[in-house]
Amino acid sequence: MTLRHSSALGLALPRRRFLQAASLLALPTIGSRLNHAIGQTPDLPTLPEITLDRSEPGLAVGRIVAAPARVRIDGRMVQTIAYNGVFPGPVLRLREGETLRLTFENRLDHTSNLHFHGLSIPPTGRADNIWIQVPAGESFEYEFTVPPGNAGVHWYHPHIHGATARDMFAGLAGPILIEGPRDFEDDLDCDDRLLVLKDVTLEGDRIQPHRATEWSVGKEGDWLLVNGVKRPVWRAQRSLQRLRFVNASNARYWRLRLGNDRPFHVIAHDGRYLEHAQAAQEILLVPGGRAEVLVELDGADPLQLIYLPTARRGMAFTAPQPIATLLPPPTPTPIRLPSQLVSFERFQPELATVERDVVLSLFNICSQFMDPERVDIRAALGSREIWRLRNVDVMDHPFHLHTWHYQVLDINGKPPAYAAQHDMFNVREGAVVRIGIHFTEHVGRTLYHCHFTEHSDRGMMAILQVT
Ligand SMILES: [Cu+2]
Repeated sequence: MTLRHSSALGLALPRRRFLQAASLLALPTIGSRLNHAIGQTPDLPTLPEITLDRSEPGLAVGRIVAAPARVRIDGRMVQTIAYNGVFPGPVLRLREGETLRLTFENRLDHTSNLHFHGLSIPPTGRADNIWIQVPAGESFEYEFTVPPGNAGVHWYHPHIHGATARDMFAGLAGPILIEGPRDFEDDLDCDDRLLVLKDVTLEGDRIQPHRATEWSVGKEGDWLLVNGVKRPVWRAQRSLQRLRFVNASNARYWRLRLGNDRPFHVIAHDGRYLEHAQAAQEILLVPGGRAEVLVELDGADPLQLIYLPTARRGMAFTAPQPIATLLPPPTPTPIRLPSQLVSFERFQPELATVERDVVLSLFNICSQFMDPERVDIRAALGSREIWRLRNVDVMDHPFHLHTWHYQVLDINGKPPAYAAQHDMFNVREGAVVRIGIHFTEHVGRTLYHCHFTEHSDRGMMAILQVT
């Protein structure tokens, strides 16, 4: 069942207001200046995929190699480390119900591993087990089955305590795309683009290493890259665009809006569909966060995707700027927005058996630095818990829980605008965010942490054991 977009929205704003907003942001206005700019910008690259052998039904077999590599970043050759020699990392595309057997080959000069961020798979064995450490020169075979309900956008990166920030900033991160039986493609008649957001700073032909001052605020790069290039442009084939974002940055918040005051229609957060599409003027992707949106190109003008700064610790370091441009299709196609997406079990606070504080402060959680020998929270399989995420710091911290998605119950006492499932959520400075977690399915030791990788590396991480 679908809604005509015109009746669902009615949000188009007068052109005058767009031009005012555009001039405030010092953006190129539509017309000749933009056409000129387009002439100098690259096409949006489609990211390569990890080759998977599917000769045995239900099984996908592949290989991923972490190694020093010379990669192309926005047209420049850069010496860094990369997965399968590409930047950002290649797409791991799987189907729900499929078993992945992935050989991870570590050709780095130090220990590494893989974290499958967002997948609801065991934190043990050969699955999303971040306790596995693969020494330099050795290999490890990961293997897990993708359960139903995981269709969406996730990502992978190393998870070695103390070394994640360095390796991720250098380029070790890539997207995971899970296909499901109902991805809405047939209903939507849209173009589908995967957009990996990653910032970087170069020093000569190298990626700049961390500086001492960058551990407290987190390292942000000077170049805002979409699929590895600055300000790409793409020509749509259909009027409806499905954009799937992954924030693979260490510490940059990507707050996005569209030019011309056009709305996004948010259909998923963190690899989980919403119940209904939600119109939004802005979306915020914290480090590690994902979102899927629908965008309408129902005019003749190009549409810009605009980065907005986020004030953290009272400062915003980067000016508003366009980061990509969508050109309308040669021939318009019908735009239909879905009225209903999925239904999911709402967290019922009255069924929670435990409510506890998780206090966030710089480099620690509940005043404790990460200790791999200590279990910080023990929970029972099948139980429901409420965690009060209390940020007592003077800066925001993006909160990540491995293995389970959670639902936000309230933010400083106020319920969120709509129900959603998250594995990342921004806890603003001084804020209290209550989340509900239902510990279904998996047992074992797993992690919760700040996803500024600089913070988690320095100790802002803790261990959850579910038995
Ligand atoms: Cu933090």
